[in-house]
Amino acid sequence: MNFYLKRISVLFILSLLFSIGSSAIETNIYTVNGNSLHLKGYTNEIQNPNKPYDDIKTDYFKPITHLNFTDKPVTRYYHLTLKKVQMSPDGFERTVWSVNGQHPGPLIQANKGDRLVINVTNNFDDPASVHWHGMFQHGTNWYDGVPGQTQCPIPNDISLVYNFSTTDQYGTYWYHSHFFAQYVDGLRGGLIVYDQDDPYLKQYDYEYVVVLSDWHHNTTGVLLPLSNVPGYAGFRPIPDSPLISGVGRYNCTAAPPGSKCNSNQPLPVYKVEKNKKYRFRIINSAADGAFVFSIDQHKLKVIELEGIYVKPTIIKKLPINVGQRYSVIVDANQPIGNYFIRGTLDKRCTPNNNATTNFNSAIDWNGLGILRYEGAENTKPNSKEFNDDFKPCRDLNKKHSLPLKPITKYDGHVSDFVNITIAFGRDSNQRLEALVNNVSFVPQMNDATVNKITRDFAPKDLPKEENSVIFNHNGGIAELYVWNNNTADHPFHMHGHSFAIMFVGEKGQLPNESKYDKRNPIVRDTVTIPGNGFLVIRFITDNPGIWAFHCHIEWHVELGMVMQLIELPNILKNETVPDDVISLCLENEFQKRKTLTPRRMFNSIIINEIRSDM
Ligand SMILES: [Cu+2]
Repeated sequence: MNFYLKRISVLFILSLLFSIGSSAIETNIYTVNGNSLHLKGYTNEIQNPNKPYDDIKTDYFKPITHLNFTDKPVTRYYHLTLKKVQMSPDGFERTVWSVNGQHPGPLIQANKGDRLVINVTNNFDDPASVHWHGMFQHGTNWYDGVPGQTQCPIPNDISLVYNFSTTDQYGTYWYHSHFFAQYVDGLRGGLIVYDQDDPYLKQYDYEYVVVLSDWHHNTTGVLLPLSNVPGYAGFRPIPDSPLISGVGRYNCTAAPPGSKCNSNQPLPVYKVEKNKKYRFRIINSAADGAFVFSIDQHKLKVIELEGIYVKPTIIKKLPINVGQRYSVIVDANQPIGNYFIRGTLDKRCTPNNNATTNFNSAIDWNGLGILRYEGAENTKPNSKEFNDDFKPCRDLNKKHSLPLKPITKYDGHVSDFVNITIAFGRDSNQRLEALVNNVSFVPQMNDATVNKITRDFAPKDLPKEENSVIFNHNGGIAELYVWNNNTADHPFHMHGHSFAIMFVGEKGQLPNESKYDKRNPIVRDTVTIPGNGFLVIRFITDNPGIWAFHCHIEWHVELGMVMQLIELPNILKNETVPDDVISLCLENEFQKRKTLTPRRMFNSIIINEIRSDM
């Protein structure tokens, strides 16, 4: 428990304290896949030797308030050091892919309009990347952090400075690795953008950021190959614990002999003052698991859904799928005492059979924390859980998800319509693969799509296995119809956008345009597609870039359940990818191979170049 060290400070360094100096390096010409890349070398020597910013840490169990608002937007600098450390999140010690030595990584905070300059130093001994989940990256597609699409992975011992504006976004976001299941091993954290004009700002006194995740005692470098064998007949690996902001419990009698394990992990405590109000920002950062969040005897007022203010409604329990976020207000108006906070992994949404990796997990699905009133004794609660008031394995009901003001811009002429079918199949070796329109996604880790487009590579000539869809109508409305031709539910996430949900279809339903929510849709960036059901969403094609559209179950990503939206390539091609981003493509030995995907890497001799734990 001591790895949650003191919160050092909210980082607030004005840009004048720190000037970015890029040292010019002679121009070299490199060749990737026969195409020349004109490089000026690195510009990322801006790691100031005087270290103008610290590797901050965050105590997620201390209440916080929003940042001070400034008259003008400011630039906020962060330094994230990626390093493997030994930690025991649920009592069981293992290697964790940490950020600044903690898991989840430190909270990134900004105000609406601020610029974030985040220097990521990779000391993982493996390549890495960081994606800023939910940030639109308007004009900075190459800082979206998706290897093979918007950058090549950051090699070990190299830093990349991500530099993007929050523009007009606000709300609850998170960051995580987008490379080879690394976030499942620890590279994840909260990212909050405060809004001076937040209509709910005066309705609460403090806030907590709650990062939920499932947790495995084996690293993904061990887990992934287990399901990548020919004929694998199991489901996704069953976790060992649910974690609430990096803390869980495990019954160590089930741990392998010789492991370092402590069954008596203290439950995380959230302190509240009687009659104060608390905003809880809930983030599901799991590999797989649908969570249910609740606090005994305290109802939740829903106010925000992935950067969109929603009409305030009261719920008892919050179902939250992978990649999703909500804000709720909790009124500490109950008798002074201790109450369970529940971050429950919903077993009903987790398929299992005896061929599944870790099928006989000793997991306790009920992740617990304590809501402790000031003045209450240091005892365990004996509070009673609310009954379910939601539909399991589905997103929060529409009546609790509607925007505060109806968002009508999606009601209009559809300029691009795309049909997408999600399925599973087997490759020629009888290994499981995920198919999007019959293609299993294969990124070119050594030559990101945005690099190709900006050197005038024709979008139509992109490799078939990159699963590209091209959108050319500037300011148009695109409609995606996603048919889920398998029994699993899939939480789909779109990069670079929020989208409007026109319809979520259950098994057996058929699309009927007269039932679409055109006038007052739910707007968000991650939505659950029911098993054998379908989804109709719309988004505005106004953000030139390469944007991933994928299931956020990381095991499905690694099977290829990904496509990329090539948005406004005629505008994008005139933009310039910064040299330090382009340069990343030349560093790793494995990047010199032609086409590489995590999935295909399993059979490659170079696997230990990307995962030192395999
Ligand atoms: Cu999926």
